[in-house]
Amino acid sequence: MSPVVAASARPKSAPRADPTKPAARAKPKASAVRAALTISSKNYSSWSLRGWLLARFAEIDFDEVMVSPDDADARKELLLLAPSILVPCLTHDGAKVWNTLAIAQYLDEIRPEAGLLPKDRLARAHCRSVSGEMNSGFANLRSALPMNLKAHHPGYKIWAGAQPDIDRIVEIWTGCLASYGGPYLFGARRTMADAMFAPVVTRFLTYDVKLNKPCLGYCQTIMAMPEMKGWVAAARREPDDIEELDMDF
Ligand SMILES: N[C@@H](CCC(=O)N[C@@H](CS)C(=O)NCC(=O)O)C(=O)O
Repeated sequence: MSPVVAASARPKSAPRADPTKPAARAKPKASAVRAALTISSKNYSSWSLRGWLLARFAEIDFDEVMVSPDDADARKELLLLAPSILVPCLTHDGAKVWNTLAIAQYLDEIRPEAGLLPKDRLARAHCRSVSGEMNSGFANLRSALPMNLKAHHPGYKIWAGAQPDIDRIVEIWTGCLASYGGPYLFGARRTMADAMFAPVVTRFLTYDVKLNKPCLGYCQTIMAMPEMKGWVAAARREPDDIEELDMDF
């Protein structure tokens, strides 16, 4: 289909553009440009899961670039992409974005229609706040209950230090589900907050954390998402080659 050059976009003195010449073709929308998302283990890397879900929620076209934590060459390449040497890292249309919250904000900017942030200003502020809290907090929970999608530990003894983190997350989820009506944290649509907390859902299920009814329902909602099912299935197919977890997964 020939591109249409809007008359108003052409200064009066400029020669009329020839639509058959490549230079005159409309530049593809930034959101239509193919992106690449660098991630690591689908079984263990909770941050990779967050970044990947965000990209799927935003419905961008992207290639997955997998790096193994112990592959020196891959890590050198990652350093060129993400100075923090952490995953996830998104490259898209000349932009290089690392840190999960920054990726979420970037995706919201290029795909506002995906609703990664709620429309309502107050809900948006709330969504940003709880997403930020997850991005920068809950260190005890993260180290005591590492993500491991292949594992299940019924009756797991929770270390006391992780309990305040669990309590706070339960408070956030219960409050959001009551205020916005569920089934997602901010109502009927998935937002960046659901991607941020999805790995916590898997941890609660893996380590048999006792939850109230609304939070249990929320866990089921997240695990039932087709994207989540696809990720978990891929994680189960990964070889078991990580013996010791000494990183912040
Ligand atoms: N807050 C960072 C955390 C990222 C992070 O800790 N990523 C872990 C993987 S889950 C990582 O890259 N660890 C080092 C490695 O895999 O080599 C973010 O938001 O992206």
